[in-house]
Amino acid sequence: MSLFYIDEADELNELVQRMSKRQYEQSPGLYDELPERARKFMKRDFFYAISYLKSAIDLKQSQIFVSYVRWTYEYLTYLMVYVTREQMTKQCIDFYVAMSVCLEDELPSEDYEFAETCIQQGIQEIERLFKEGLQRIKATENQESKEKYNQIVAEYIAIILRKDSKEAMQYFLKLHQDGMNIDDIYLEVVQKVMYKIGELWFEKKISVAQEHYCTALTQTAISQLYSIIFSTPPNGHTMIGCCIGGELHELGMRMITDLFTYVGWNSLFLGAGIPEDALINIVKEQKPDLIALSVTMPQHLVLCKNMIKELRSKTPGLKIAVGGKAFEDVPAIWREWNADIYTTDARGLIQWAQTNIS
Ligand code: B12
Repeated sequence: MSLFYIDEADELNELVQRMSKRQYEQSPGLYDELPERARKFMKRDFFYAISYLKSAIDLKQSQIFVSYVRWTYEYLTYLMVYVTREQMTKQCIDFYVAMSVCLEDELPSEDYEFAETCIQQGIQEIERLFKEGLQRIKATENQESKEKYNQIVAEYIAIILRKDSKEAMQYFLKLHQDGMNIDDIYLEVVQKVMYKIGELWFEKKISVAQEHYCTALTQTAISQLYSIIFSTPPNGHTMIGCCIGGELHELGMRMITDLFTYVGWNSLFLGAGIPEDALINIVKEQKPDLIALSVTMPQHLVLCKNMIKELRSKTPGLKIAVGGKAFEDVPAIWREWNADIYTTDARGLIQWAQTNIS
């Protein structure tokens, strides 16, 4: 049995230790050159990289790992400003070479072969980015948006960046009073604000604490709309929404359940960390027409796949939707998993539900 499949912290720790040691052996002098903080980060990154690689292997989707490699390389260009791009690129490639060497003895040969494909594709991606320059597609650019709301997004971001909690708290309610519909407030403003906050954090323009503050404040600010959201007469349908496993990104799913409530559904938002059997129990008890499962970090995709299998066998007839950022790299996988629908945003799911659930 390979260590890779045992979630024993000690053994994983030991594997990461070997990877770090290997990386320092490959680049003499690196250990002393790196600030203490960077050494810690590098070690933590081995843990992350292993978890992404594990998802890629389990789902046989190398794209999951390649995207992670690209994301990390781009992130490090903002973080490692004390080294040249050449040095940073070499360190990144050495990192994945060290991973590959240490995994050879850990994994069964078939898995190692796939891991090696993922790692080599990742290294090629780094080489390409080094040659061609960063080509980051920002989440805000990716989202089709109504230009007319850009000013509003910028205004709200300015409010939260100057930490004006009081004004932020009234902001969305005021937009509604001025005539903006709830869908647009959620999808054209709040969603875009959150994507922008993610970019600012990524580019080191705001701190982790600021990012947390902006998220918490925005979550509270949208709750000012609840008297409107809950004013729609019920249409007799029920849906349940939750995040998979240890997924902490809950706001997307919360927005989905709010918007379902607004069109008359009885929506139960369960947040993150719901155990599998507790979810099955509540589905049996409430008999919803639809369950929506959200995944942002690809590490939780396998759990999502297993959850669908479990729901299918224990609650036949239930409509199952999946979505969230993690599916961007594997947008067709939901069909293999026997889910009923995947959409890239809340609006798409509500339209589908209104047509397909009578
Ligand atoms: C806020 C935030 C957090 C908060 C979340 C708090 C909360 N209560 O939700 C906290 C601080 C906890 C957090 C932590 C982390 N985060 Co974060 N986070 C974000 C941020 C800035 C916004 C997320 C958000 O609220 N988006 C707004 C919602 C409305 O959008 P959405 O989630 O995409 O949902 C919509 C659609 O996807 C879809 N959808 C979603 N679910 C479903 C389900 C169904 C069924 C359907 C049909 C549709 C659907 O509909 C939704 C509404 O339209 C994003 C940036 C981004 N681009 O999203 C980073 C981001 C997701 N985080 C990121 C990272 C790296 C992390 C951390 C690893 C950071 C760290 N070093 O600690 C941790 C991991 C935590 C974990 N274990 O899960 C990265 C992920 C990169 C990657 N490799 O994939 C991002 C993209 C930031 C970035 N620019 O790089 N984060």
